[in-house]
Amino acid sequence: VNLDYAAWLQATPVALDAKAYPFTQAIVWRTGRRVLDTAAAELCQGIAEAFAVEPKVGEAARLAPCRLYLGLPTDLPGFVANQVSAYVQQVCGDGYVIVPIEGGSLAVVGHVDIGCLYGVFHLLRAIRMAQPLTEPIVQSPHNELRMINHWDNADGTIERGYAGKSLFYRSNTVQFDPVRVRDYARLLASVGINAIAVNNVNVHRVETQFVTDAYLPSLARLADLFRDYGVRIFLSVNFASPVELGDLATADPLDPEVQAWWNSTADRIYRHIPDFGGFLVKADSEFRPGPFTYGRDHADGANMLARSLKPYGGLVIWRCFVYNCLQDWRDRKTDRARAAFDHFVPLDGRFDDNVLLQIKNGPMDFQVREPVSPLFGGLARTNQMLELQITQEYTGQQKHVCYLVPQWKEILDFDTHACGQGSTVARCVSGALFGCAHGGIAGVVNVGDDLNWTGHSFAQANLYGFGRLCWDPSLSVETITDEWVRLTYGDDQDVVSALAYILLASWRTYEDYTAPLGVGWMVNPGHHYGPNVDGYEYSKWGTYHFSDCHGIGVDRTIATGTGYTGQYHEPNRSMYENLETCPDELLLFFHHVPYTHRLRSGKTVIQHIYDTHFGGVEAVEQMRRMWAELADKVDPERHHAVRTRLDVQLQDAIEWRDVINTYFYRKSGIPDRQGRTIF
Ligand code: GCW
Repeated sequence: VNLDYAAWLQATPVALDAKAYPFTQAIVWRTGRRVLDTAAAELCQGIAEAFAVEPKVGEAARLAPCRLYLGLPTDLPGFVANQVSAYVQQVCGDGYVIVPIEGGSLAVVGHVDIGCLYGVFHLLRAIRMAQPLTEPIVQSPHNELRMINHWDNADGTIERGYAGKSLFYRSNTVQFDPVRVRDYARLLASVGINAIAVNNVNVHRVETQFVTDAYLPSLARLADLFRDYGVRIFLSVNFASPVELGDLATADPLDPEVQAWWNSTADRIYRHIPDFGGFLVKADSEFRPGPFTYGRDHADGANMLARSLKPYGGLVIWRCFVYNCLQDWRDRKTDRARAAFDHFVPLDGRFDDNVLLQIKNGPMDFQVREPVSPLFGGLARTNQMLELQITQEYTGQQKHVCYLVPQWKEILDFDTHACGQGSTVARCVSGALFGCAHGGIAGVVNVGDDLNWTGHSFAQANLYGFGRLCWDPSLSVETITDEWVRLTYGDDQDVVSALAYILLASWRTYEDYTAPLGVGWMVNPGHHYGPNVDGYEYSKWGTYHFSDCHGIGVDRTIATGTGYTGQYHEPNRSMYENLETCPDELLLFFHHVPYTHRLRSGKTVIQHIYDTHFGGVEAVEQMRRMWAELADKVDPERHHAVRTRLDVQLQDAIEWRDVINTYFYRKSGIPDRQGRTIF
C-alpha cells in the first residue's frame, strides 16, 4: 500500500478502541440503489480497516445486538425512523444526520442517497480520528455546487498541472484506468465534492468534438464511474462549436439556427449522460471565441446555451475572466483589475435562472495576494460561483509548500458590505445573501496521475481543505488543518504540531519571498515559475508594477489612479482608497508609493521588502529543519519525498530573495539597514 495514494483516507491513522463504536458490528441498509450501495461498501471497508473485523451485513446484521442503520427515512424500521425524524427535518439538500439510537445502535440518514454517502464519510472521519459519536450530528452543505475544474487536454497534458498527466485522456482519446478514476471519485466525494468539469476551459480543436458522437460514449463511461460517488460531470465547451465542427457558418447566439444546433447538441449529450451537469464556458477571454464576434453580449451568449440545457435541468457556468489581453504597456489608463466588473455588472439581472457566473477570487489572476473581486457584492441579481485555484500556478507549482486554506478562508470571510455588515463572500456565492437559485464554489484542481495525486504530499491538504470549505465555509482553518494532518499522517503529537506549523506558516512564507505587498506577478512569463521582476512589465497582459528609482505600485485610486477602488462598496472603497487605511499587504495593489513610504507596520516599503525576503528564506530553512526532525516518526517514503521538495523550495526561495532584493536595491539605491548581503 502506498500511503500517499490513500491520502486522507488512511486505513488506521490512529489507535482505536472498538468498544467505543459498538454499532460497527453490523450494517443494515436496503440494497439495490447505486449510491447507497457505494455508501454501504465504504462503510464496510472503513470499519474493516479500522477494527480488523468485517461488519455483519444482510440477515446476520439484523440479529446483531447493535447495528448501524443507513438510508433514507423510508428505508428505516419504524422505531429508528421515529428516533431520527426530528433531526432529519433540519437537514437541507444533500445533508445528513448521524444519530445514536437506543441500545448502542446508530443511524446515518439523508433525504437523498448521496446525503447518506456523505454521512458515511463523516462517520469514518470521526472514527479515524478517534472522536466519540455519542451526540447527534446534523449537517447540511452551505453550497449547492461543490465543484472541481480540470484543465485537462485530450492529449493528456494538463494546463497548469504539476502532478503528472491527465487521469482521463491520452493521445486525443478518452482513456482512463477505471480503478484509478473510481479512487479519485471516492476522494472527491469523501470531502463533499459533487460536480466536476472534465476538460480544460481552453477548448481546443479535439476537445471541441467532445459534444459529438465521436466522444460521448467514452465520456459517458467516465461519467458512470463518477456517478457511483454522486459526482456529476460538466463539459467545457467551445462557443464557436457550430462553426468549428463544420455545421454552420455562424455561432451568433441570436441566430435561430445556432440555437437549434445547441438544442440538438444538448439532446444528444443527455441521451449519453442522463445526469449531465451542464456547460462551463470561457468566452471572449484570452483568444477564445465568444458572442463579441457577433456584436452580442455575454448575457446573449450564456442564455442561448442555457435554453438548450433547460429542458434537462442543466446549468451554464459562464466565466467572468474577461479582459483585454492585448494591452499596450505604455497605456496607463487601462486597468485589467477593472475589467470583469466593467463587463458584467451592467448585465446584472439579464441572465437566465440556470446560468451562473463563475468569478475568480481576485480581479487579476490567482496571485499569492489580491483583494477580493468586487463582482462579489457587485452582482445582486445573478447566480454566482467563486473560482479558486487549487493548482499552485502562481504559488510554487507544488514544488513549494503553500497551504491555501488560510487564503480561501480570508476570501470567504471578506465582508463586501453589499447589503450592510455581514455580506460576506461566502454568503454571496452560496446564493443566501441575494436569494439566488444557484450558487457554489469551483476549484481548479491540483491533481494528475502522479501516484500521490498532487505531486507534493502536502498539496493534498489543499484539495482536502477546498472540499471541506465548500461544504462549510465557517469551518476554522485550524479545524481543517488538524483533520487533514491526523487523517493523513497520524496523531503523534510531534508530527501533528510540526505539520500544522509548517502548513499554517507556508502561505505567508511564500508571499514573503516573492512579489511584495500585493503587487503580484514578477514571475517568468509563460510557465510562471521562478522570479523575473520585469517578466511582464513590458508585455500585453496588463500586469505591471511600475517600479522606478523613486517608488513602486499601481495607483488604482479614484482620486489619482484608475478608479478601481470605486468598484467596492463603502467602507471598503475608502479603506482601499486612503493610504492610511489601506492594509499593508495590499498597499502596492492600490497605490504607487515611494520606497521610503512608511507602512502601518512602521517599516518603510524598501525595508519591508528586504526584511520579508530574508525572513522568508529563514522560514523555509526552519520548515526544513522541523521536517528533518520527524525522520523517524514518518514513513521513509513520504518523508524522503517531502524532504526533496523542501530542498528545492529552499534553493528557489534563495533565488527569489536575491533577485528581488538586488532589483530593488539597484532601483532605489537604498541600502538594507541591517547590512545583509544584497548583490
Ligand atoms: O491563470 C491563467 C492561466 C491560464 C488559464 C487562464 C484562465 C486556462 O495562466 O493557463 O487558462 O488563467 O483561467 O482561463
